[in-house]
Amino acid sequence: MEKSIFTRIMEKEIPARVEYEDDQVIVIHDISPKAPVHLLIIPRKPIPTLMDVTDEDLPLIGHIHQVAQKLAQKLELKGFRLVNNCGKEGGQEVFHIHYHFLAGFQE
Ligand code: DGP
Repeated sequence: MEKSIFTRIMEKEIPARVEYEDDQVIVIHDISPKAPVHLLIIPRKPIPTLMDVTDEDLPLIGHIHQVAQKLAQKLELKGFRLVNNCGKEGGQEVFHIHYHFLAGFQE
């Protein structure tokens, strides 16, 4: 399978502004932000879509939610949206699972 753009970012082939990383995920700033804060939480494991998540991936999905909490604390946010676009018909463009972390819509 061809490497996704996000794998290429993780392997430092393509530059990105990294907000956070650990052994399971990387968090980067979206190249085309749709909100004052628009981050992408991306697992290192290249699962194509939410529909491909298996039981063994469930701890990873939980970890993504913990990372969202950490980001909110770090950035001192009172609220945020966590969005997954699943499949072409769900608006997904990059087929390497990721969650949009959006915030800063209002004070
Ligand atoms: P989605 O439609 O859910 O697959 O969202 C893909 C997002 O990825 C979209 O908001 C733009 C972002 N994106 C695509 N290519 C790059 C890139 O090379 N760098 C960064 N930082 N973001 C990218």
